[in-house]
Amino acid sequence: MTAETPHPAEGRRLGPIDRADFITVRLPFVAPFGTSIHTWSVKEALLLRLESGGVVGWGECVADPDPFYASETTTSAAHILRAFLLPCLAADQSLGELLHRIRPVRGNRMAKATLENALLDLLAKREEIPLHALLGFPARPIPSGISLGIQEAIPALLEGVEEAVAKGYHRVKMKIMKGKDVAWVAAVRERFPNLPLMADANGDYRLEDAEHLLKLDAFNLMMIEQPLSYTDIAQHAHLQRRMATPLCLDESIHDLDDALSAVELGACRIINIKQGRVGGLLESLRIASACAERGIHVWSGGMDETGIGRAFNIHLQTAPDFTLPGDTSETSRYFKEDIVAPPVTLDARGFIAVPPGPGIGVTVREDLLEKATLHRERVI
Ligand code: OSB
Ligand code: MG
Repeated sequence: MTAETPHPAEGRRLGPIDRADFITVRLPFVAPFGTSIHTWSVKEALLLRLESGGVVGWGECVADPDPFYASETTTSAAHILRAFLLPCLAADQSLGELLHRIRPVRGNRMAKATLENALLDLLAKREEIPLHALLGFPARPIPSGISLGIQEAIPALLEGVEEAVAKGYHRVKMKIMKGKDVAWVAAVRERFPNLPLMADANGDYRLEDAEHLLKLDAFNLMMIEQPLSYTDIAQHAHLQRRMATPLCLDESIHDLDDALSAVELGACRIINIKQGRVGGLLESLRIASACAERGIHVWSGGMDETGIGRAFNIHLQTAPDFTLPGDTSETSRYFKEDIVAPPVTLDARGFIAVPPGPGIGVTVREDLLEKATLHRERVI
């Protein structure tokens, strides 16, 4: 797939959307998740439920209620969907035409991804095929990865890494921040000399910290994710020129053009594609393909999604251009009780099976959804 050629799914007719609902859910995390910016202890997500001819498609917005990871929030996404995106839906329209009609809406890619995801799930279910087949890829075992939040002290981090290794995760990401970086990475590396290991700073450093960050070159990390500001690309290019460790961009990449800029400037050698952050699965495939052509590895990040968003990330990773393990972990790591069945689990070799049913392949459990629901609003 190239940036110019439309994806075959874009040719599918949408048909009438009989009903659309926003459902805001709240699921407590089994443990708080800390990053350099913020610590989250519950997952609050905006879900979009579309109904057409008795078929239901689901989308999960990756925005949080707060703007601490990204500027979009559940409230801003609901507003953009309600006022600008959903009104573009028309029965006599292909998916491609709809995506073209919403192009004048700038930014707000989390809101856009929510609608795109729900429509793709709906289309696949209508055709009774799995989402990965609609995307054009056979199922394959998906490698697993885990993102360990900032801990109070090093022993707790080592414990977390040990558990992850025992479980069979294919790579471990540890969050770092100022004051919890070099010594923490050193401790993990000393205990696990051969572990595929990476660090994510969520933008905690500035280019003035380059000397300090260079110390991380000693630990054979797969990559350092988003060391500098969430708004920056150019300074990452300066840092990458000085560092041996590959840099990976997360927050700085909102779409294909950002990815192309970053690659052209040499700002990173790897990109974390969160499909919910870049406007959806089709934009993710365009980014992945453009990166593959340029020798840049990509992987699928996560936003601590419920089972709905997690399923989209799993289907996306059937695309062969996703060459590195992502942040896709077992459901039980996040939630005691999710809203879908079956939960994500690792097999004996640490892989995740793509759920085989139609669409996203997981079933929203009405009883669990009800329990988790904070708010419902019918929008169509
Ligand atoms: O930076 O990748 C990140 C979660 C919330 C916000 C930002 C990030 C993350 C993660 C967790 O790293 C990924 C996951 O387990 O879903
Ligand atoms: Mg990140």
